[in-house]
Amino acid sequence: SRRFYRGGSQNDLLAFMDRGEMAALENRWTFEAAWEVANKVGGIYTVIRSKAYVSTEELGEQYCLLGPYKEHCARTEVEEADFPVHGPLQLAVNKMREQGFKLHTGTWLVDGNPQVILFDIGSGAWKLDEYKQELWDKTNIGIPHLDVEANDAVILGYLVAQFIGEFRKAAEECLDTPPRIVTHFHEWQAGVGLIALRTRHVDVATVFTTHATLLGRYLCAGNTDFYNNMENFNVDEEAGKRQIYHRYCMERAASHMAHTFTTVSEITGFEAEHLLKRKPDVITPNGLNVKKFSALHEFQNLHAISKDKIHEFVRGHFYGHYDFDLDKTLYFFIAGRYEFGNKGADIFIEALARLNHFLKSAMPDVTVVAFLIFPAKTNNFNVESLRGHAVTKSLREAINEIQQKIGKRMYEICLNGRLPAPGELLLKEDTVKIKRCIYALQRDGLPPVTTHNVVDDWNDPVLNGVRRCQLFNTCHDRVKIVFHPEFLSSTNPLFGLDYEEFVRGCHLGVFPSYYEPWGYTPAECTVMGIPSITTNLSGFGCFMQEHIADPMSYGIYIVDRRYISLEGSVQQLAQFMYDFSRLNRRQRIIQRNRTERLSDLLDWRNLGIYYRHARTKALHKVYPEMAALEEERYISKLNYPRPLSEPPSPSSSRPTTPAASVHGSDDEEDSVDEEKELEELAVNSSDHGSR
Ligand code: U2F
Ligand code: UDP
Ligand code: G6P
Repeated sequence: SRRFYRGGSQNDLLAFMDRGEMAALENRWTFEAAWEVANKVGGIYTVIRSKAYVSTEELGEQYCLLGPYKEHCARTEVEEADFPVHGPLQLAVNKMREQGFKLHTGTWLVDGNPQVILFDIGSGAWKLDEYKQELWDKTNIGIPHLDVEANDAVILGYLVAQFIGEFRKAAEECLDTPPRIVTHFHEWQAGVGLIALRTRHVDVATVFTTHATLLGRYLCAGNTDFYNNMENFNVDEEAGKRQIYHRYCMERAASHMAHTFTTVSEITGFEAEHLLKRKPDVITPNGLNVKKFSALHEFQNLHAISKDKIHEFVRGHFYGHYDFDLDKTLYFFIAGRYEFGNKGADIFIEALARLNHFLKSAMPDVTVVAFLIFPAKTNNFNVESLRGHAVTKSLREAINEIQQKIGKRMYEICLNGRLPAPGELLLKEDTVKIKRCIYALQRDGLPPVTTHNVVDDWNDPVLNGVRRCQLFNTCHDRVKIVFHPEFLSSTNPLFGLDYEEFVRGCHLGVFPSYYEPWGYTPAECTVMGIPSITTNLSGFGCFMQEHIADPMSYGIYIVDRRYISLEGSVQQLAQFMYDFSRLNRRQRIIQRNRTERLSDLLDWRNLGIYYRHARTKALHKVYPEMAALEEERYISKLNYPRPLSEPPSPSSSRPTTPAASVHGSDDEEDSVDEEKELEELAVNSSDHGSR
């Protein structure tokens, strides 16, 4: 079923060949193997899924994903089908099936629709002892019987290696050109496949990417001064103490045996250098599948729409204490896996307490509502939260009903040719009804800090942080706390928003992580045009620092958690949040426009080149004759200059802060270059002077 190009101009040829045809003519194939292919577990799923579009665009049918068959996810995400009958993929699949293994083949129903082969781990279980023996004989890595996850990794690894071996033979027989195969493995769970290919001397190029090191995760979670001791850890001993020595060995072996070794960021590269003892050859940063709106201002409108929904939540949550102006309220949030210290929730709460103090003394009309979204164990929503939403809802309904009745009465009276008197419109019974609703809005206690009944409330780290800092949502507090110990979904009865909509409605994402190999949350904020705070210990933060001349003016605030003390970081974080709170509406709109402009930087269409670079490097090692392909031509340093327009004036004492000004005063807007800004503000100009 292969097509061949005939005739046409050079450009036609290139356009034609873009979609994987070049690879097809060269008999060049790329396989990518990971535990999270069509299997939603964590961040690697996001990486592979979001990248699928550019991978297939580049490699077409010469690209195939390999992973374990996990029914719960694959059943809904994979369309099963056979590959072309006489093609090497199908021939190799047949060979594997003849040997008694179960393989599911087809395409993954995500953007790009990549080909996928999922191996049934159970169908390889009878070979487990044989595989483990081979691994031991070749590498001296012994896998304990009880570690099911590691045993599964061994089965997947050998099934993948077996398959690639069969595929190579088939590809050799199918075409005259000798096959050139790159196999890319992610994380230690897939790493065994790489080890097996290398110890079996299969003639393919290999790439290994680590998204976090095993030891790094464990050491950081244990309150160590990680980055200052990186060189000094006795890695074998530390792995042994944590009973992950065998996993560590698999990870280390895979990274050393790979032709090209990559990490998702420089900071993880540094970690790998010391903990895995190999420096990455290439950094392969994580991208996103960026979807641009046809109208530039569309994302600003979405912000306003989603913010209204968050307003509705806030009215319900703070009923009885709703004495602040929503038009002068800012929404900050932190979200992610519930790793209190690693994700920086500890310093976030501490810095919020300081912000509370700053605002109280300098800007008492501004309120910040800080949302903390971390999935924790709960026994459902608490009564106070639900009640708040019920009472505000009944007030709203009562008023709507009365409003309609008033309209009718007014119409009737006017038809009689006269103006109604006030007493004829709002009747006594209406007033009584409204009063009853208003009385229901009274409450004894303060608005709750959390929306759910948290299991083991007294040991919960967020709640303890909030208690220690005494952020109890009193009417004097300018910073209010809402801990939502569950991920958001559109069926959520309190918010009725999914995570993406929620992010759009907020003003600032705060992610002051301590351990964060990449960190998708601030990246996702960026492509939605929402400013965020990150750190120089997160892969994302370092990446932005490297590629943008002045990240802060683009709405990317980078807290130093590496070279200054903890207290210093807390102060800096509090200062950033305070600086942000001082922006007026216009300045925020401009900043969101700038943030959104960074999307291209995070688009796989641009970041995909690093994967290509890693593969090319590996290919050249195995097939030096291919080196004619000049790899460097793909790589050019992305660099974002300062934004065209200067930050709206006046600039603060801290030169890179996007203008600190005081809420409510519009006079400083006079000194702004109107033209440039209007251009940036586009249709949002109707908003001028609202603050
Ligand atoms: C690293 O992340 P990990 O894959 O090790 O982190 P996980 O906790 O396994 O993954 C978090 C993901 O899980 C998803 C969520 C994330 O994609 O969308 N998720 C969810 O949707 N619902 C849930 O209830 C719980 C989780 C590393 F630590 C990160 O810094 C990197 O960004 C990542 C990718 O390279 O790898
Ligand atoms: N997230 C989500 N629902 C929520 C909050 C967060 O799906 O309510 C997702 C978010 O979109 C992001 C991920 O959680 O993709 C966190 O990934 P990140 O890379 O920041 O950290 P990881 O958890 O992978 O270490
Ligand atoms: C967007 C909308 C505007 C709205 C503004 C609010 O830009 O298009 O209509 O006024 O958001 O911004 P703020 O930062 O105050 O939420």
